[in-house]
Amino acid sequence: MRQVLDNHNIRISSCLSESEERVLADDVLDGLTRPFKELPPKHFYDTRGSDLFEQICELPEYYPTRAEREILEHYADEIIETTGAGELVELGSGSAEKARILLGAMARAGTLRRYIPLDVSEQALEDAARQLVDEYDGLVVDGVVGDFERHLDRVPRRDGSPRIVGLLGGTIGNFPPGTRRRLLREMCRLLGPADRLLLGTDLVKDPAVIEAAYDDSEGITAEFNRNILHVINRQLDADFTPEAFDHIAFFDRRHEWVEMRLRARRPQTVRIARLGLLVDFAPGEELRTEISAKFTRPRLESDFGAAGLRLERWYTDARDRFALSLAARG
Ligand code: AVJ
Repeated sequence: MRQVLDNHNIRISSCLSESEERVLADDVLDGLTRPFKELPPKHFYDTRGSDLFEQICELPEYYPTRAEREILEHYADEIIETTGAGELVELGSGSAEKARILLGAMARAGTLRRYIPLDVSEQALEDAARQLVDEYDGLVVDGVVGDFERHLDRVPRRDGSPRIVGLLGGTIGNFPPGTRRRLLREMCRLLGPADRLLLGTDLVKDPAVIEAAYDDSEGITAEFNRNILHVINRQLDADFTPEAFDHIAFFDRRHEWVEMRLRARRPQTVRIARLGLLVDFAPGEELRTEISAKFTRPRLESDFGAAGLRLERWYTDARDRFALSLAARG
């Protein structure tokens, strides 16, 4: 691991290198040559994509962020009291907005020692770290620049006090069921007996409410969806015309997930120069860019069970739209 920052109370090391572009290249080669085209949603989040996502979080239709914040604000003190946590590990920490609520509760409880954010964006980590050490006296930030699908083993060891490992925002829903259980199992392995997983999950509800959240009236989500094509154009020297694709979002009742797709408006051939690849789209052909699973408590409990975890506390917002689960090993 490469040390990218080491000054008073802030350490940031990176697992990423120039070969990161290979990951996108491999995913694009694999995903766009399948019989049903598909790309993993993690590639949405370049600077523009992260900015669009932050705009989504402010949209009237996009309820998950607000619902989760409501739960955090309401139960943070209780979560810290029951866990006694002095450390927070956050996977996919972004701007650390949600972490701040938990860190505040840890400070009030007098347990706060360390925040360990893991994110692909070095800049986001550095900005968040600087703000937080200013805000919380004595707080140590031990950041890891990395991808939690590959770099969980780089998370620093616990320093003695119990820790919370958080995966918030409903991100677990972006993984298909098998991958989801594998990730939960890997997170379980990070937990000592006194540690807890804190998992944010969006809940099954009226499909119209879910679909509106993923197809807002301002078209921000549509732009976010098309951003993956901009990312491929820039990183892999491709010639997608993003406007030639329509944004689609629908709730799949059988799988209990919402899907986002991009539908080719007309037949087109896209050249991806870096891969030496030509990709044909038939008129109306769809490319799946994201699934976002919506959970019920029993289904989540069975996922936990399969991953070696046990649900200990279940917190929801007043309208039962979103849940935060506290889970322990075994
Ligand atoms: C990154 C999991 C919070 O699945 O709801 C928002 C991403 N996609 N609108 C989600 C997203 C479309 C989001 N999370």
